Amino acid sequence: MKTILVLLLLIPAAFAQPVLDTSKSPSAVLHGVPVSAVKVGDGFWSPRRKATVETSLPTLLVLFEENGIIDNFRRVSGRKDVPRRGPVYTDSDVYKWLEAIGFALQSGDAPAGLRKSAEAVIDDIAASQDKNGYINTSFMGDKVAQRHTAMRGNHELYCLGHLLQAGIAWQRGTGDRKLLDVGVRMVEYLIRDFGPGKKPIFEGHPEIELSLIELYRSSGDRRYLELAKYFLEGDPRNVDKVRPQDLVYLNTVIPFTSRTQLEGHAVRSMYACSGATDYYMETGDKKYQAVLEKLWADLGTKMYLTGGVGSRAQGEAFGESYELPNRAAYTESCAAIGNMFWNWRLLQATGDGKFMEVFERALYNGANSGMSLGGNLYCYRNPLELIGDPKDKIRNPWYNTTCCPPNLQRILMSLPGYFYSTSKDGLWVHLYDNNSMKWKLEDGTAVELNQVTKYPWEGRVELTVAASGTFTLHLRKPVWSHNAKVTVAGATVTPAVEKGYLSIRRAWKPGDKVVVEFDMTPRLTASNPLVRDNIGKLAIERGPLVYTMEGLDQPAGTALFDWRIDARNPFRPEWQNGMLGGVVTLKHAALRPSKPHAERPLYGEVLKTPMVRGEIMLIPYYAFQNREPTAMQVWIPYR
Ligand code: FUB
Ligand code: ZN
Repeated sequence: MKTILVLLLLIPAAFAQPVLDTSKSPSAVLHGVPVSAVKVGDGFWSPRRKATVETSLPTLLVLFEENGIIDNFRRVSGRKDVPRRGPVYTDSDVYKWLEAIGFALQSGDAPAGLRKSAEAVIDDIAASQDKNGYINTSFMGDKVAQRHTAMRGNHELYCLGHLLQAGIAWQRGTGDRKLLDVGVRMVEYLIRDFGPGKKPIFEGHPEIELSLIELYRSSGDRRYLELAKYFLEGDPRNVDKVRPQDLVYLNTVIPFTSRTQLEGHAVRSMYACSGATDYYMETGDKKYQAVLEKLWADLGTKMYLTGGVGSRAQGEAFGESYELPNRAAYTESCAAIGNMFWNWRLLQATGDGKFMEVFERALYNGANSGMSLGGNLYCYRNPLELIGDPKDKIRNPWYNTTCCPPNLQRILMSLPGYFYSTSKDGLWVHLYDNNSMKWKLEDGTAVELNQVTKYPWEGRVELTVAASGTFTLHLRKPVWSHNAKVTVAGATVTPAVEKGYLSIRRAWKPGDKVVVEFDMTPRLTASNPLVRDNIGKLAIERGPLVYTMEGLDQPAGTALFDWRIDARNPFRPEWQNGMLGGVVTLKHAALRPSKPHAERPLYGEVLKTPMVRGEIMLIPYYAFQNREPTAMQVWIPYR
């Protein structure tokens, strides 16, 4: 035990900070465990993280270079004489990419070559900063006059938010403040000229508040929290500057606490909710708490089964309650990630597992689907149905608006930081996968925990604790697991389930083993009939995974949309080692009309159609469209 303590003391403070450092947040019940304290072993997430480090991060840099995105910085610093390229927000994509590498460095997963490339990019960024602290490649050089002129769309503060988050992650991964200092200089520039009693300003895309609050947490400088408050409250002097519909779309300008439902641009909305939750954790402001609770209840009518949000393409926006079309689903990868950010914050604020349910749903499904298994193709949209048109290119290496790829990278590289939390009474386990964790309880007791599991393919998780002392181990019990069998040191126990966690309090001895068995029986999931697209259909889930049918896997010569599941029969789960990187597929009895739908008229009298029996196969949703283009459906007609 002493050795662990000594090792912990040897970790420099910069590396020992979690994704969100809520250790001093007065209204946070839970406190994060650093990315550096968790080593993810071979399991479900390791291939995704490996694909990110080995393919996604290096190839995205090549694409940034090919598309002139790094040159935008070199142009401003005079290192290159080229025109500016790409939409106004491209700087933010580079920052998110750097943030992901910062996290990879925290967990010791970034190879030296990647670090070197990132350092060169940081150097290009730093060289482009104005003497007065301003930085944004869209409004520098010959474009200085346009600064802060079109706040609705210019993304200057959005980019700054991403710069600060990248700077913080980089500093926590390397101890080097160079990138963070660039961001802080721009914040100081803002504080000098803008805010109450100075010039009014607003953010056209929420993001800066999250980063300012983390900057406040890491520096203790209250001015950053005050500036975040200024953006969250909105400056009344700005209200006349935007069209009424933009007050909804932007999720900014007017006070956050005036919001009554999730609406407008989905990513903006999720980031605003995340920033507001951060603000609540720092201040305990009850107005924020009440609004956040109301908005979260609204999420329950606007979220896809995959954890994706933002169903409308127009305005990349939330629809009405229950407006959740499958084929037209917009469900941007960034919106699912924003949903995770928000729910993680709500979890830290409350210790209530209902938030981790949403986090896990989005993580395994609507966000995980966003990056291909190879790590080089990305979904911007993550629909729940496709007709299999080869022109419908859902996975692409590059988007002119390339917000999603680096967002996926940063979530995958920071993932170890979402496995655990601590609270006054002990340790919380939120996610299950092979990993080992070395950290300390809040009374300073050193603790190690080792997880061995095949989750989410199997429901058994073995957790070996190395700690001496009395504390509570809170193990998340997902709601989908109807029961959870638990043994502690070989003896069966029935721990109380409090807010979604099995709480086991005892005097722990090094080597104590807890074994939990979750129920992985495949589930038939129904939808509220107010979701009109899902009437007469069921979805299939197993553990945290949503399943889908792809045309390719169905009996030869049959059309995907002819099949309906014969719901009275059991599933046949099968581990398929060589398929889609290794997945459990589900086979199930199904029926189809003897005459395919495509050969029948558009309308006709209701007739009994002879049905043919067969067996359909389902794969996990996150792996959809990783082979040739094919039709796909999550919600399946049933009998
Ligand atoms: O506006 C910046 C990003 O581009 C948004 O977050 C995404 O929704 C996309 O519109
Ligand atoms: Zn995006």
